[in-house]
Amino acid sequence: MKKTYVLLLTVILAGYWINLDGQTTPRQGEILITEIMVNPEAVSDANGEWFEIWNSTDHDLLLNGITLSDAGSNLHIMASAGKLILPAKSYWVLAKNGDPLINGGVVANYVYQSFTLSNTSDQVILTSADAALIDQVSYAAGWPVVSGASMELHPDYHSFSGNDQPEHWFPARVPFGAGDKGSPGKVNPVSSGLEEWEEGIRMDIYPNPSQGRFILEVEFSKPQAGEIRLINLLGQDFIYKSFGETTSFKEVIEPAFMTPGIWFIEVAAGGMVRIMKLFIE
Ligand SMILES: [Ca+2]
Ligand SMILES: [Ca+2]
Ligand SMILES: [Ca+2]
Repeated sequence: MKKTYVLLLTVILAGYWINLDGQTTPRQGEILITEIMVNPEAVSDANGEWFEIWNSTDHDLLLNGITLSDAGSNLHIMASAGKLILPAKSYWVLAKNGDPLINGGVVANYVYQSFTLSNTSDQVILTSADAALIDQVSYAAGWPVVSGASMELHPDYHSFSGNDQPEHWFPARVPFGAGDKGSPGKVNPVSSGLEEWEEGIRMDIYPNPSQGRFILEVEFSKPQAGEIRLINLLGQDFIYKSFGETTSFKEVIEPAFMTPGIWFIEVAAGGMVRIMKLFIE
């Protein structure tokens, strides 16, 4: 009986101490997967795969004991001699290789083993030490898996289920390190600049989905010159048209090379970029 009390007291004190320290173990949705480098190009997949997580809470989270797995046999349990603390509202990069000279220039917060990211379809599943699901992303055909660019989650969808849908992810457009595109450990730029871009560029495409012919409407807050680019899931980038200084235009677009699938329509002008996703049936 006495032993039970001592044990109980220890457990209570331990819990109190953890609270005092301000770190807790993550529950569902408290850590979110926000970016995934599935298919690096500047370095090999064996060295250059990584993914980014974000602490959505306003308190620090303890990552020791979290399991990283897929639906197959990949499995890694996060471990360290010290505490792995993901600070409140912060990003961490978990990478296959921790050396920026080898991994394409990624500064990793944690290095894992026994976990790879298939270039066609795979899962990133985070579970807590008591086997509760923290977050997962399952990507497959139709997701923006591009060679040499990570997939970045749009900030409007930083939630447990928000990152489950392919239309909430975009291929990264800004290079880092050795030249691949992505924003490891940083706010996703499709996102970070979004309000600014929306302020400077208003853009609409319709119909979407389209049969191959669609209308692009663009409006700028002040006169801008720039270009329209059409990008496919392979990262192939077609400059459709350059335009001179204007405050708005409406363009009917119907190029024969736009095969069915997902496309990204990009308008770049005056240092701003706005990207929208288009489905061609
Ligand atoms: Ca890969
Ligand atoms: Ca999820
Ligand atoms: Ca990022």
